[in-house]
Amino acid sequence: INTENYQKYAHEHYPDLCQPRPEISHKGTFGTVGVIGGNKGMVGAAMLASSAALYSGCGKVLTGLLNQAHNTPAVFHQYPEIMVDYAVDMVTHYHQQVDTWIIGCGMSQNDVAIQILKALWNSSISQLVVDAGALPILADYSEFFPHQVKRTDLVLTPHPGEAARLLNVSVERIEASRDWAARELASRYRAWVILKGHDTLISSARGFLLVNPTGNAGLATAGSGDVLAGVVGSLLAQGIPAEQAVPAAVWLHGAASDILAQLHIGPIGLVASELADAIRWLRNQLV
Ligand code: NPW
Ligand code: AMP
Ligand code: MG
Repeated sequence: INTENYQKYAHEHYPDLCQPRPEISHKGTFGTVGVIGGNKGMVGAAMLASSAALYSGCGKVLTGLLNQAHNTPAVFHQYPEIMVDYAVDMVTHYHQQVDTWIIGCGMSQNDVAIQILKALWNSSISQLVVDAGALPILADYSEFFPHQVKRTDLVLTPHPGEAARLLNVSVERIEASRDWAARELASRYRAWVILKGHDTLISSARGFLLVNPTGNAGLATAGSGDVLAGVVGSLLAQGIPAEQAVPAAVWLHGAASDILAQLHIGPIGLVASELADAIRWLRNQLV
């Protein structure tokens, strides 16, 4: 793999991503990510986001599962470094410790999920990434989610289906006017918006638009969006400013899939859990 072009691009666009780890540091230096999601049948989505967050370099991950059988989710045994608990207990006990919350990966719409999203949305946390199952809740209960909250960074990561739901239009309308959709969501929610799909678009709250140059159809696989949410949250928790962290996360995620395709681990049959490893490898090449 020739990493020269990746290095050049990253140093130019995302200098903070390319900094070496300071010698004088501890896990707190690299931020704590909280992941809320994983209803019954979708614990894997929360695991993918959580593991991707660690592999992208944050110091600690706490995962709050909505699945009631939260004590022994077999899928988490692979990652003993992740702290896992029932979502309500995680939010209640560890709220002060978390730098960046990611909510929605494998989340279904139910009372507990709505209450937790409401609590995080209306609290004074500095960074919140809203993905997947949390997005339809925003659409359906807009009265709970006032758009003027005191928060530094809010990131929404819809795929076209989720964007259609948020804007109450068809998926076809989203795909025919992706620039409009990304900008409209960003301005409505005063958020960073990642409108996913081929040629992922990133819009800042002020409507500054960027097309991500990396990625391929290997990413069209279950859970790849959950991995992306984990990377976004992780880079933000590490203190990389959102202007770099948000596009850099999309860029790393896409570049990882390009590298795996070059190694013939994809695009056909690439699986989401292979992405984090490649993201970690690439990020270390950038330093
Ligand atoms: P169609 O019919 O496919 O063309 P959903 P989801 C439409 C969790 N997961 N990209 C699409 O149209 C997630 O975290 C758990 C994508 C369809 O109507 C969520 O919580 C996994 N979709 C939950 O599952 C692994 C597009 O949108 C709808 C599109 C549901 O998430 C999988 C699909 O969206 C998954 O990540 C596009 N470019 N264009 C796990 N292992 O635990 C149109 N659509 O119903 O929200 O389904 O994305 O799978
Ligand atoms: P999700 O639908 O939430 O699992 O997210 C899918 C992820 O894969 C997003 O980051 C998309 O941008 C990416 N993706 C899906 N299909 C493609 C494609 N055909 N080309 C490039 N990226 C894709
Ligand atoms: Mg998704």
